[in-house]
Amino acid sequence: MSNLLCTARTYALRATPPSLFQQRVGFAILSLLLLLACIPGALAHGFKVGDLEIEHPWSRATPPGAKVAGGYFTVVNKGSASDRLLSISSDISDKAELHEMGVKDGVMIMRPVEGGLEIPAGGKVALKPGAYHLMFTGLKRQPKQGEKFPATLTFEKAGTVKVEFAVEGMGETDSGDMDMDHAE
Ligand SMILES: [Cu+2]
Repeated sequence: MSNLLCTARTYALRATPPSLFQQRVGFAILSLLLLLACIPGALAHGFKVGDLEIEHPWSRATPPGAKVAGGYFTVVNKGSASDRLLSISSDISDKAELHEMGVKDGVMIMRPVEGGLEIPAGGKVALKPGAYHLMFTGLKRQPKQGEKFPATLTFEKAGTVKVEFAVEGMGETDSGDMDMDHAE
């Protein structure tokens, strides 16, 4: 009887820790799988320079004959000093300008950002349709959906970084897209 109890107790002592352990291992594996499921997208299309991370630069396919295309991405500043996005260049267009949206006489307009775009320390700035954005002007060719085209961003402190803009569909929008013409 005491032998039996002892065996049962031993069994219980043995059985409990492994099952807890197994649960933990299972949870760890699950977490890892979830993590891996999320990471590839971020790793596949993000760029770093100094303390700055440039996330998912993207543009939009343009109709034949279009002279401008938008450019969008998010800059995250992990440093303790602010930086400034000064200029952008790409082979796809003669120029690339930083634009901001504003209201003039009750009408939404866009205007060039003067003196570069500040990226606050520990903060981030999103360039997106309807807000700050890049404008590739004087397109040399039409960006095509599915391709990536290279561009170079220059920051005041972090320096220059080569990135690639992923071209998404013509109808691709983001919240707040104004679909504005860029008459110049
Ligand atoms: Cu613009």
